[in-house]
Amino acid sequence: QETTVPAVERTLVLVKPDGVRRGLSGEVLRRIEAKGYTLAAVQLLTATPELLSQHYAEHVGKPFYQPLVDFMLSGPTLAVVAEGQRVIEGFRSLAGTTDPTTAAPGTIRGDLARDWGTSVLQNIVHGSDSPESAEREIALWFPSL
Ligand code: RTP
Ligand code: MG
Repeated sequence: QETTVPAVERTLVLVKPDGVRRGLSGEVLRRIEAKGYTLAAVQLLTATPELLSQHYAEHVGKPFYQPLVDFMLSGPTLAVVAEGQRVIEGFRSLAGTTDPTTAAPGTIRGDLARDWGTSVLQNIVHGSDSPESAEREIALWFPSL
């Protein structure tokens, strides 16, 4: 019987403006490292409409798009490249489901999200959802990588 080592991947994590504002950047990094992932790059920056229209290309035109962009422009974001075995799916598991009202306890959104129920979901973090998204998003947020 052959044993297979899970693929080492990279993912883009964002601590969104609500998370940075609430002082949760360190807590998110702590959970990433506690899980055994490595930080490959970290940068605090404020997004631009151009960057967001590319990052959220799949959501352009949806009813929540403009409120989402306004929220993402409301303060600095901590952009993180995390690396590890199956980190793309693994970080989404750490983050919990999109809607924090029902995200499982033990997850970032389930444990830490607050003030939901407005027109945009302020759910603290973003994590890439596939290897293709991860490479595309890392190139957008870290053009030098
Ligand atoms: P993310 O991209 O941030 O990791 O989250 P996700 O995959 O779980 O959610 P996605 O469907 O990609 O949506 C991106 C972000 O848009 C906001 N959103 N608001 N009001 C709404 O119905 C709604 N739906 C999505 C959230 O901030 C979500 O994370
Ligand atoms: Mg998404």
